[in-house]
Amino acid sequence: MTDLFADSEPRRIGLGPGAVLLRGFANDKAEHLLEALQNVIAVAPFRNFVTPGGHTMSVAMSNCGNAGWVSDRSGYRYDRRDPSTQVPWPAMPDVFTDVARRAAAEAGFDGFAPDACLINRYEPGTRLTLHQDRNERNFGAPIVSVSLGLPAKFLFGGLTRTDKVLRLMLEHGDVAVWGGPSRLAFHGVDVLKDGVHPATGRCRINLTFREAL
Ligand code: MD6
Ligand code: FE
Repeated sequence: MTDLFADSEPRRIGLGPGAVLLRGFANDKAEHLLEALQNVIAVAPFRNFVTPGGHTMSVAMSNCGNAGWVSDRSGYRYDRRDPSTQVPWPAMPDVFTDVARRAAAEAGFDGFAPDACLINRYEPGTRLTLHQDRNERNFGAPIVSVSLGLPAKFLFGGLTRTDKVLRLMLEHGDVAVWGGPSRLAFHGVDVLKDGVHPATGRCRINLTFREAL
């Protein structure tokens, strides 16, 4: 039997201690994820949050699950309700939860039970500057990050802002799992290049799953 992947890129790429990129892990569920996403966005549309510093973020965001990540002039936090409507965030679709927990287990984090999914929409020219994810209650749980649509250059640094930064492309269906000693690593997304993807059109969608509450 010939091995189709023998001469191709590895499917599993270590990013650091506790951080791994699972190439194509969500490929077979991508369409189903995007279909479920439409129902979430119909209730909680994408919007551009304002940072505590008063800048409007270029990446548009929404959430589903028991808690959603929000930002305004008073700070970053998790909130059970959508601040634009005061209605609870839509429930997390089963296919979201299923992909997230299977990816976490594949990376060595059994029993991942996300209560929050932050949904990021990148259009050409938008970016996410280097940051740490530190608004969650339990840093013992990993973060699972699913990439859909246009490819983006991901920046992955260390525990201080000035550490050397690894750069790698995240493609449609890729899943990064991120925990343990890397849980508080600085990371970001470089300016999105223009393009059109058959599954999403002219954008990239990223789903990040967390145990937030
Ligand atoms: C993105 N991701 O890929 C942004 N955070 O669009 C994140 O900010 C992120 O991918 C924590 C863990 C994994 C991530
Ligand atoms: Fe992040």
